[in-house]
Amino acid sequence: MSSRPFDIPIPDEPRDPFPIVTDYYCDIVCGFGRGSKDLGVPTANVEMSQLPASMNSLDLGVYFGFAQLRPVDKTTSRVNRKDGKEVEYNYGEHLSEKRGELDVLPMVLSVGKNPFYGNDFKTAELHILHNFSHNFYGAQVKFNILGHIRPELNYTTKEALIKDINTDIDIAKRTLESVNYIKFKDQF
Ligand code: ADP
Ligand code: RBF
Ligand code: MG
Repeated sequence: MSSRPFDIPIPDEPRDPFPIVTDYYCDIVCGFGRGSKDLGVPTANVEMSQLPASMNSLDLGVYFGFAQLRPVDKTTSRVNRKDGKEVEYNYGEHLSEKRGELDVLPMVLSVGKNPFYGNDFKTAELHILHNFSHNFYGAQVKFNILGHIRPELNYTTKEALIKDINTDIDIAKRTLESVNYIKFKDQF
């Protein structure tokens, strides 16, 4: 599969089973660091086990909604990644209210096994549509899912994956600005 076969039409307002909300904050954990380095699209990974059952049972694919971050009151520490590399968790200490980083922000969510990278486990990863000046490993995030963009695909090239992720971002941004979706910012 080199690119998306078609775009699923997005309804004028969220349709069943959406909205789905995490009515608590989930911990942001590290993955393998490929999102930023390899694709230029960082994603905040959350543990599947912390998500509500209704999110766990979604089809693998790309979704969109709103997210809100919150720092955790802990001092910076080093955590061992699955592949043995050490990652620094700052628990969101650089998140800035002034820069709007604690606002409810639009996001695109990938729920999948990342076939392009041959993972054999499922992850949930949020790319928040904001340009952050620091990472925020160890911070927490609360979010809602308002719609579905496309199924997860197995790409033959990295360029095709990046192109589609950028199309997903455009669709999410445009939809979340529309009247019947922006209302759901108040769900927080
Ligand atoms: P990993 O595989 O460890 O998740 P990524 O390359 O996907 O690595 O980077 C993820 C981290 O980048 C997030 O946990 C977060 O701390 C940071 N980050 C910076 N900007 C963003 C953003 N716009 N959306 C999500 N995470 C971001
Ligand atoms: N990975 C895939 O293998 N197939 C996909 O269709 C796919 N779609 C994605 C869509 C978005 C919006 C994002 C943010 C990521 C997507 N990825 C996909 C996941 C990507 O492989 C993952 O973010 C990296 O592996 C870094 O964790
Ligand atoms: Mg990630």
